[in-house]
Amino acid sequence: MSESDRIFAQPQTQVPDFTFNEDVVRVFPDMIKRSVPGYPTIVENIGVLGARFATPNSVLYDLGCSLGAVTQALRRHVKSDGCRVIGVDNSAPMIERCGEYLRAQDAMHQELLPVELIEADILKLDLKPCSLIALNFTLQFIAPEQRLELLTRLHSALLPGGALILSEKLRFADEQEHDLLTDLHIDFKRANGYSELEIAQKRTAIENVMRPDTLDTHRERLLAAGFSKVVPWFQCLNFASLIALP
Ligand code: GEK
Repeated sequence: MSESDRIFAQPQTQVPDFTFNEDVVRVFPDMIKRSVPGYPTIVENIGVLGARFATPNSVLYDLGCSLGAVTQALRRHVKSDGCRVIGVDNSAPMIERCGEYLRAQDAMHQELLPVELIEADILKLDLKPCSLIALNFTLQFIAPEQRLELLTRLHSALLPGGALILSEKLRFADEQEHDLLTDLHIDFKRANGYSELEIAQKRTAIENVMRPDTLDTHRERLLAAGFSKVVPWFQCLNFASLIALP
């Protein structure tokens, strides 16, 4: 069971940059659900989208898989013959705990898609031909200057008829829109029990590590990477998810 997130509850003299370490892994399911509006809906529906785009005997990637929420959703929904999921994350404690969660899923259900977990940097991954790639809140942690090259490689790996699902926190070019949605996101966190101190310290910890783009930047970059069509399918406050077709 996941513990509740109290990581930023006590005042810290200097707030270090956020990392996906053991402390974060322990509370991650609680943290992401209370911090990302729409997260459970996005995760479950990536499973549903996966069922549409997965082709028989193909690989489905969950890149930046954390504890494997998307991997588990794909296993619940994708019925195509011969598919397998590859989950990749560069945080060792995430991959370790993810394996435990998947073994628990295996113990409760029969005939789930096989999963391979890889501890690796997705920038250095040797990609296999695949019908689905999920980047569920992962690209925002990749250095901005490396994002186009990564997406170009992902596009090259995608089979015809497949799709990339890209979920991200957004920023907005219009200042009023940006400020309103930022305030509403803070209201969301307050409503989920985070204190002003927790919200402020988390913001300091994450600001050098997670760099959101605008929807226009995402769309233009995906097209530049070779994708033919970009379809937003979900937005809740400043969090969105897109389908990009090869
Ligand atoms: C979910 N998708 O629950 N290579 C591999 N993994 C990386 C890299 C990298 N270069 N950079 C960051 N990560 C998940 C949520 S969390 C999003 C994804 C969040 C990993 C990092 O270790 C972390 O596990 C994940 O990307 C981002 O649907 O916490 O806001």
